[in-house]
Amino acid sequence: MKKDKILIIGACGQIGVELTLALRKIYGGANVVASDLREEHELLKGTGPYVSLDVMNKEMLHVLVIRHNITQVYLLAAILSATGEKNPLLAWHINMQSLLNVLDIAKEENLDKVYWPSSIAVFGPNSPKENTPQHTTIEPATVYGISKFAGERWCEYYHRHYGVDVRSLRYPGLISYKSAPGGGTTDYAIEIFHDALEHKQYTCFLSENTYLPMMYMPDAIRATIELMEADQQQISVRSSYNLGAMSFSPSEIGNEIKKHVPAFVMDYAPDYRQQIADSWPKSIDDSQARADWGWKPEYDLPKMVKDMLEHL
Ligand code: NAD
Ligand code: AKB
Repeated sequence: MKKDKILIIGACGQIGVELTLALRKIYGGANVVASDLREEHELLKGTGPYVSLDVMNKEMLHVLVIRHNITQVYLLAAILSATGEKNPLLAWHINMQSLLNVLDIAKEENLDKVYWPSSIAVFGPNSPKENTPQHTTIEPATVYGISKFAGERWCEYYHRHYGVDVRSLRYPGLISYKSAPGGGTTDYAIEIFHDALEHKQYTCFLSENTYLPMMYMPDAIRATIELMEADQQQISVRSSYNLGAMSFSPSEIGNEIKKHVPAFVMDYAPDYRQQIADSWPKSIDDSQARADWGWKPEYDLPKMVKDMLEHL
């Protein structure tokens, strides 16, 4: 039997740090190679091998996969929604070419599995807003969403035509305390904790009643690992699975934080990110993920807020 050897690309980002640590616990530090453009993250130091890698350099990526006998790749490098709108062509180029490089090497080297995350950003203004279904109108309005939607189609294509076992989740906005977020529209839901604790005040860049689907990082990490460990026969969606946990507005999370930090006050100064948020779903129907591989979230808003404040 081939030994699992994992490569994580974008390991120093918001998800990468926690996913790398979680996978190293399961597979052993030496069997999970972390890589990124940036310097190694403090929390990863001493926990396993680290390689400096630009995923856009396909040749270098290919050599790395062969040299380390890699069997699974987790591709997390991307430009997120808010940063993407500032430089749309760069976001398109990086988000698409990184995925095509990985899928093509997976095909050539017959890798066991590939993981690549999509996002609720695939949905657009014409998608149903409440309990947005797995299969529905998908007309993303941001370059980030367009790249995620195209990426989903490429994943399904590589699976159908070349048998690449690629798996994907449409993450909602992810909330975490270990590593900083990387330029998304949902980042307010992390900033708010830091400002509440440091200044007892937060000015939100989204308006008070903007509902968005959200998830606490421990749930997202568990979902990722559960999907990757599921039997092939359990996976009926080869584009990307809807994944849900909670949905709240800035004023709702503000009120929940106020229960723990009574002096906390909030105001609102919506900017260009409001338009992005307005084009996304308010809540997600993830019944396909629940039925196929048993997805069930553990954290709701009160439980997440309490845990965040305990750790920050
Ligand atoms: P992030 O921005 O925090 O991390 C991305 C990492 O990729 C960074 O460390 C960056 O240095 C690295 N990177 C960028 N370009 C690279 C390159 N050319 N070569 C190698 N590394 C490069 O992002 P994240 O929040 O951890 O997101 C990871 C993935 O999950 C992305 O595909 C993102 O679209 C998706 N996602 C994230 C969220 C969220 O709320 N965090 C929600 C939905 C989907
Ligand atoms: C973003 O806001 O860009 C991300 C996402 C939901 O994909 N957090």
